[in-house]
Amino acid sequence: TLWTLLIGSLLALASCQKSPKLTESGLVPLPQEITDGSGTYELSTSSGIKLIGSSEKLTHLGEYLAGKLRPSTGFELPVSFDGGDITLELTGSDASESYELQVSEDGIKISSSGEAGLFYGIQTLLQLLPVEINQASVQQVDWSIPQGNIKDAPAYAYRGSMLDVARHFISVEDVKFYIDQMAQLKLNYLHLHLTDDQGWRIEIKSWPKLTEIGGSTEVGGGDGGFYTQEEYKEIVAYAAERFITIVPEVDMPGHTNAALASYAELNPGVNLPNGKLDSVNKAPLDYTMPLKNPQASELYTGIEVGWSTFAPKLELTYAFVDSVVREISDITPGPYFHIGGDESHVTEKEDYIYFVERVQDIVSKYGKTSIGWDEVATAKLLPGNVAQFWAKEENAKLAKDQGNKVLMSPAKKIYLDMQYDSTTRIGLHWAAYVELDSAYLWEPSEYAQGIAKENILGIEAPLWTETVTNREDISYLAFPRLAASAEISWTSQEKRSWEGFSKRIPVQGKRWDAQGVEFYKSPKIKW
Ligand code: TNX
Repeated sequence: TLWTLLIGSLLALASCQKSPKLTESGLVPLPQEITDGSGTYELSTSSGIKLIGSSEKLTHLGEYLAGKLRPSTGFELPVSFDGGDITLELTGSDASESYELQVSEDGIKISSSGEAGLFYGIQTLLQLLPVEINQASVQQVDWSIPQGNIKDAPAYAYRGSMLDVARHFISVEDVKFYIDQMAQLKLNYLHLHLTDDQGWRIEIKSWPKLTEIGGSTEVGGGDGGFYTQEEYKEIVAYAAERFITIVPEVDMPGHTNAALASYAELNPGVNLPNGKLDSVNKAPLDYTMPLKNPQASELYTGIEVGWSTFAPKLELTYAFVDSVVREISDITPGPYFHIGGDESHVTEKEDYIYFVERVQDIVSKYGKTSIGWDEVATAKLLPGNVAQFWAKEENAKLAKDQGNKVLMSPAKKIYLDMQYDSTTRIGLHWAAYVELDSAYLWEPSEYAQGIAKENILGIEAPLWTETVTNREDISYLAFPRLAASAEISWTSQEKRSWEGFSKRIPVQGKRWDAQGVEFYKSPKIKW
């Protein structure tokens, strides 16, 4: 009858409006291309993970996915090469980070020519499922996903974050927690700021007092701490399983008080035999000059910057740097070694340049590519070396003019230690107050005069820890801003909008809630 027809079509309309679309999923970062299908796929007790391709890591990827799905679904989810409705297909053996994800009625297929691409496809799949998938115990939920297709690839090759483990030491467990969060946002480089005035955080076997003395305190006078080389390797391996490369930083020649407190003989500023003073006090350049009666500096627990320096004229300085770079490079599989180079306000300019150039040579001798804070571009950079822009556009320009790439970390946009507003309980504000919309609304290739997309290696969001002491503090400052930064580095400019992000980030907020991540509930968002 007419009535049943009418009611029937009304019901159809209602259910149609209710059925969610793939394009409306809360994916962060937003994929490059999403196409809606109709209907849904549902994960069930009979679901399994099927692997196609040949690579040792494929089984790991399958198990990684199963490990994420089992706790909250309670399903068995066997991983095999024989069958299953969730297919992971590796079509090549390259380093590709792009992937395709298809959701049809009877299955899901993720394919990529690279293991990294499959990993990112898995992250997308995890975000497509109901947010309860992030819970640690079994949930009664329909595990359904709207049908459709996703084609995805990152805008930038280097998508990073930095943890300053020097100002306040960050435990291995907390670093792993951060790595897990980064992986969900498809970030691929974690820069560890391992040394600063307040602490030396990595064991160097040939200079053991660095950690014995230099690692023994932190900002505010706490106990500090350090990673043994075994622990560092554990972090490197944990990150690598999540396709994240560790970039170790030894900040020098400034920001070196922890080393100078550990070894008296590295100190400048002592009397020489002829009664003159060394480099800091403007003696003539003599790069072999030994220092007499050197004295170790005091350990430091304050937060001033720019007052310490290695002795660039002293040959021992380079023997020291050589050992440090050699030992760390030996346990770092990634291509980069970060040499710091920022805020060396008490190093003579010519000494600074001499120092940076010699240290670059040492890094290159151990097979690594140097990254340095933007000031290093005042020296002659080796080909391929990278300048990390944080403050001075003219330095970024100097790097570009030398044919070197720039890593974008503009403090006013991406420094995770900046307060959200004047009421934020921790953080600094020397660069700006950075609310979530400000952190989102910028484009790396348009930010610094003369620095275009082809000059940019990528984006990195640093978390300095003068005011950060525990996981709660890390989470409060990093999230949700790290998600904004991740989207800027992954999603092409034309696909991004604040409006879109502000609709998707509340879903990410629910994922953080489910994982116990205490993020900042920005008033700019309807959570
Ligand atoms: C500047 S950014 C620094 C750090 C501080 C940070 C605090 C940079 C290369 N140097 O030493 O921790 O500001 O926001």
